Amino acid sequence: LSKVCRGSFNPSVQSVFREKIVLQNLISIQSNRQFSDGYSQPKESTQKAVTSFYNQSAIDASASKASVRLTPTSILYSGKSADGSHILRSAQYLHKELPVRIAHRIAGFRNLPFIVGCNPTILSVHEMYIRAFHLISEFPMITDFESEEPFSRMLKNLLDEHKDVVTLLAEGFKESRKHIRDEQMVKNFLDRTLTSRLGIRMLAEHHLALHDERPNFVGIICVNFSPKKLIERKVDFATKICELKFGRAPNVRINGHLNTMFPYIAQPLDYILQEILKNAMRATVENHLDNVNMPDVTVTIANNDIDFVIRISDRGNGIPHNIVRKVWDYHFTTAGQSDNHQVDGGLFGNIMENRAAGAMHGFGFGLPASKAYAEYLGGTLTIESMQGIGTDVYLRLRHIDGKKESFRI
Ligand code: ADP
Ligand code: K
Ligand code: MG
Repeated sequence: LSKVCRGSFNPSVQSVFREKIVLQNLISIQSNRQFSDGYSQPKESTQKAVTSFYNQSAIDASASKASVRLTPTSILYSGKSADGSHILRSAQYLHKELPVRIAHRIAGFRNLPFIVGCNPTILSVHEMYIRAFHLISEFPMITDFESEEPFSRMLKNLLDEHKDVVTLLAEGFKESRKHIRDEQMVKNFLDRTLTSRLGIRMLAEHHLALHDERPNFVGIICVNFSPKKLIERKVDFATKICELKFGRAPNVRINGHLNTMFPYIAQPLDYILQEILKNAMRATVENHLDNVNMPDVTVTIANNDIDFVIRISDRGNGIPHNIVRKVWDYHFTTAGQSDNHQVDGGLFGNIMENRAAGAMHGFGFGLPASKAYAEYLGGTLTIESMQGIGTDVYLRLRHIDGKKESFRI
């Protein structure tokens, strides 16, 4: 293995080696795992996964197809029918579309440099994608509600099983990226994997949500979405995490177009806002450790015909010139650099912190992932830092019911 890693084998030998490692990994994963959905018995699925790695023609065939991406408007106005046929159409679309998207991602894993692709954490995610591919693509034709019901149940289980994928990828790349010189390769892979995952999850959640009649909702699209309400929820969430970490949190003021409402999808904004708010709060706390009163964080909402803008301003001293570009790199973080116990929580600080998405900071994923999501949604995420004073972060997103196309899911 070490010879292979040093590149003294030719690429085809490397790939055979990797398949072998994948195989061993699969067998140990599969035999240790209890499947929650009852769709496959461990033994059967070991055979399936093994065959798929040596004969992966189904995945290759799907990966060669183009994905069919929909605009939110077409989803919004595709029509609700009393007989529920819109739900069947949605299931049929997903049944066809998801294997194509998942196959593209599997191709992405297979193209990773050998040393990265062999990382056990990354391999386990790779294997989760293969399993999802087979479950969905081998699901029988959906013709009526009798077949739609188990299909939706399976989607729900897959959403659940894949919920920690971002954390797993963050951990896997953290371990293996020190062997890689090509920063852009890591960035491209993570941007594509994360945004594709966002799209897949939005589609699946939308389909599941079509089953519930919720006032003012069409699936996951809220027809009278209020930025202020979402910001308030996210402020509460970030405040709790900040208080847990530091024992205190700054106040947050919200101003601008407080009463504005329009159709939008909250899910992706949810992640972006919480990451930006956590960063603003952390900078404020860390730069006012000895002050009783911390300056407020201010969130401003601006709405117009074409887009809406959310600005998060803090007085946390700004981002130093020498790292202002690096903050957009995956894994770049200044967490853990301080020797002030008020900052890093003393002896137990790191042990106590939750490693899941709820953590205050430390993965270095907040900014790059948020930017990738914003751009996937046809928008932008930019930073203006006033070194010595504070930071303004601008999230700009297009309306989904505007005259111009906003984005495709
Ligand atoms: P993490 O929060 O895990 O460190 P992020 O990608 O969210 O990862 O941020 C990367 C780095 O950018 C932070 O560690 C911090 O040094 C810097 N940063 C982000 N937002 C701010 C801010 N509002 N003020 C000062 N520094 C910031
Ligand atoms: K970062
Ligand atoms: Mg952060």
